[in-house]
Amino acid sequence: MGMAVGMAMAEKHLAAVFNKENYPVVDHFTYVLGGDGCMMEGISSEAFSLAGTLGLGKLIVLYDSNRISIEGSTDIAFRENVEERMKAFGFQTITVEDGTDIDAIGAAIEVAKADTEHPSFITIKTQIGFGCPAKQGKASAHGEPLGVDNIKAMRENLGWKYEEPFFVPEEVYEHYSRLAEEKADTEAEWNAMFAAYCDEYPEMELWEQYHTAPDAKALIENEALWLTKDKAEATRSLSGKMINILKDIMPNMIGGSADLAPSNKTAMKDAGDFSAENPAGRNLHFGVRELAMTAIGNGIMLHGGLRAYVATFFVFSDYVKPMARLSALMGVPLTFVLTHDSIGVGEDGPTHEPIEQLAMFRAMPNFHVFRPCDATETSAAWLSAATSKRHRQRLFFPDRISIRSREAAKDALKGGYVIDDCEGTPDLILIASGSEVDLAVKAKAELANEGKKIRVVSMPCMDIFEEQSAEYKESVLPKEVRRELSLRHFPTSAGAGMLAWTALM
Ligand SMILES: Cc1ncc(C[n+]2csc(CCOP(=O)(O)OP(=O)(O)O)c2C)c(N)n1
Repeated sequence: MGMAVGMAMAEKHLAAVFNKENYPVVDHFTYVLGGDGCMMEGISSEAFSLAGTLGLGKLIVLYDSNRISIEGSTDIAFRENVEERMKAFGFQTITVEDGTDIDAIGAAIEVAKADTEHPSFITIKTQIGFGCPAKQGKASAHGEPLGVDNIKAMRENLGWKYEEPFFVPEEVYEHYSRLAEEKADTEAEWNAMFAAYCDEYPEMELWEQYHTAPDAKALIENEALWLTKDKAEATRSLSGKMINILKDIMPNMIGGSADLAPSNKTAMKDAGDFSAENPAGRNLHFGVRELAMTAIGNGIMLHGGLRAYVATFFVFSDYVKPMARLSALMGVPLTFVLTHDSIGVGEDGPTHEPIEQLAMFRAMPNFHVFRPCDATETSAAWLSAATSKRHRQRLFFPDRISIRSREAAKDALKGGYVIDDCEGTPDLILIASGSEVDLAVKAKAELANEGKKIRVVSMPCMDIFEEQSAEYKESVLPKEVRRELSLRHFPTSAGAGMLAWTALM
């Protein structure tokens, strides 16, 4: 449900950017099928509330309403009037009484398409296990295999003459071949329209830019994108600067926050706010809906043509996580800007202090966690995210950072690098990320006074470091140095903020 809303938003935005009179080059409906479970899950309410607000008139939801879920009748846990709820969200609602009546479903879809101001919600009343005399309308049809006898009885009941399991009759293939031919004509018509559009509006070569991945090498070699700083500045502010530089280089960048843009520093200046009235706006306002926001981000990315980011406080990554997991599973390079990662965020108290979230996200496969410690590492984080084709990036922007401007920091793109070294073989290597890097550098200086040789390694992204060559990793963390410590603040019963040292070996 959430991803469909994202796809419909992407369509509406791209149509506003690209369509010209007589040239509706972006013009499609977004259909999504859901069951009772989808309507029970909170995410659909989050997403549909936003869809209604944004007037996503080309979103069409088909609700398979069989009133059965795993534990039995949905009456045991779900009695609200779903249609009234959808109306309240701003949807047009339509009901099909008999889910086997294909013509009635077709007619309902036409009614849905005719209203382009409101999204549409079609309730289609169905029976689970339709046609199986012993199981029709029963929860047992959901999860249990029908069994040989029931399948036989169902075939007879439905007049299905084929015995072979999973058999697809020839006439189905013929039907689909016919459809493919028809749709090939539609595609040829669109291609001709697009060619004429390009002739008439040459400036719309912008289309190419929207639909091609950014040139990673050119971005990384662009010195203007490597921020340096001679005074302390929170990395979330630096991230805001990166967003505002990148937005001009990547016109298809779109994104926003779950009502925390001023804190997350995610607003794109002069890029407009996406709304029902202004779908060309690039700043998305998700409201306080972190889970739907992330699903919508996935949907926008899956639609194609746009590069999305989403944002909230790091502690609310708990609300983001199930959909971030889907980004990881699907290989969608959505960017997450999760700020205020320090456990000492303070005034809001324990509800706002992230403790276990860092470990949770670092443990997630196919997900890059980037935790920059300064201006240059923030550039590296954003450049890595903006050019990522297969991974998702997660960005943290802590509250306190060091004052540093370093040449070697481009090595942050390697995930980990030596940020402060000693002469000769170190007695100990300190590994840190984000706001703890500064602390490690200070610890190194103190220990040097005691004659200890310490190397400090900044490790903004463990996942990317892990992908480096064995030689590079050895150069940063030589095997002959047997002592390595990683740093992370941990809360204690005596209060947050005590520094814990965790032995890696
Ligand atoms: C987020 C999530 N929670 C729980 C489940 C487990 N689950 C799978 S299907 C289902 C019931 C869904 O009921 P409904 O949408 O009515 O599907 P139908 O019974 O019509 O097939 C549940 C609870 C799941 N797959 N995903």
